[in-house]
Amino acid sequence: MDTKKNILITGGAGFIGSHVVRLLVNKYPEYHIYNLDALTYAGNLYNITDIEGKDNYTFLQRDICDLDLMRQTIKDCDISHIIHLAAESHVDRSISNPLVFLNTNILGTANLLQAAKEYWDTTSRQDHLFYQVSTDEVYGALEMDNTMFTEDTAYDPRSPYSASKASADHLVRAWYHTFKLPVVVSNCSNNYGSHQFPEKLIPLFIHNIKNNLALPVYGKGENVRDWLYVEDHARAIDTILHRGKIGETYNIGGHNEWTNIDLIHLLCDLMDQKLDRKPGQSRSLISFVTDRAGHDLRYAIDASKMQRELDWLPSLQFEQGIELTIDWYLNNETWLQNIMDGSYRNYSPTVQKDLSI
Ligand code: NAD
Ligand code: TDX
Repeated sequence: MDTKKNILITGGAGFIGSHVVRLLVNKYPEYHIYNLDALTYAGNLYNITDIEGKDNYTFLQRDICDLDLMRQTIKDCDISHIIHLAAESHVDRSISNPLVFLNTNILGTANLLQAAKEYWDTTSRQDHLFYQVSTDEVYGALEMDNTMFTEDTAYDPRSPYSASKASADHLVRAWYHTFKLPVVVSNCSNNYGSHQFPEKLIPLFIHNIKNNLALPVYGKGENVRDWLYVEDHARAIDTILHRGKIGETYNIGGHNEWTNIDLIHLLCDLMDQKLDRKPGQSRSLISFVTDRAGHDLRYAIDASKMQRELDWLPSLQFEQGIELTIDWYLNNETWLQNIMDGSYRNYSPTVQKDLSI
């Protein structure tokens, strides 16, 4: 059997994708990792400067919405596995500008599925995999009780973002059932960690606390999210890539639920300590603002299948992870500054290894 994998990772210049790219490039020198990313506002090559120039790594600036380009890429790079993360990912943006979410998240995914099917139909290789990285938001919202999303929970998406991700997941399963495309899907809870675009709650609030800016808490801050350290998500993806069963769904989460306001208080208190501020000083920046439209009340993932069947567990306690995260943003001011002043959009890799096709 062919063991050399040519893996196409889409969205590898984004938050989670950059952690997945880094993990696989460093851990598997025998594989070739193609990082395909359109570099939208969320794509940032400063996220992956440390792997630039590695022999088993190629960056491709391409758009998954271009079907012919996806066909050509998969064929020319002889792609055997796809880990699909590229997406529009921010719920607030899906409320203010929903159509781009439908285009990228639904049509882009359909393009990749079709391009993979067409190429894989022509090869004799037996170990192909199309891995769809999805979210717990497709399951809808939970009440304030002890229920959790399992792999059998019916889809009930409620924002344009989650509806577009749910549509994409349905397409992935349609290509599996109809065309026998080998697929796997994972649905993960909220990630936190380094390199997250500072529109999302944790990096935005770290930035605002540091700069004495208001902290806009939606509604009363009572909504609950289940937080997982991004490197644990990347490890879960590696585990599923190698040991997941074709056609299966895996829920990934940290069993780590926080109301937004409790999490924000924790961030404020830790930042007070790190910045030598008076206790309570950062909390005074909290400002309750109009709630997000359709704001899902609570998410919570039952990740027991990942533990039972694939022996995966989160490695970090939240207290450790959040401290590492705060330290990373405080120690990497230039990374944040490049985003705030827009200069990250002009980054050009020192080693251009694009293929001419
Ligand atoms: P992100 O917004 O940080 O990164 C998305 C990446 O996709 C960017 O690099 C962007 O340039 C790229 N991209 C967007 N449109 C593209 C296109 N048309 N063609 C090629 N590339 C394109 O997102 P993230 O938070 O890293 O999320 C990655 C994936 O994981 C998404 O599919 C998201 O739905 C899923 N997910 C995210 C979380 C989370 O907490 N962030 C949780 C569960 C699942
Ligand atoms: O300014 C803010 N104020 C606020 O109260 C922001 C940006 C967020 N919030 C609240 C909304 C949510 O309840 O904080 C919570 C977290 O918000 P986000 O960071 O925007 O994440 P969320 O909407 O939960 O979605 C995230 O997790 C699941 C990712 O963005 C998705 O891509 C992923 O699928």
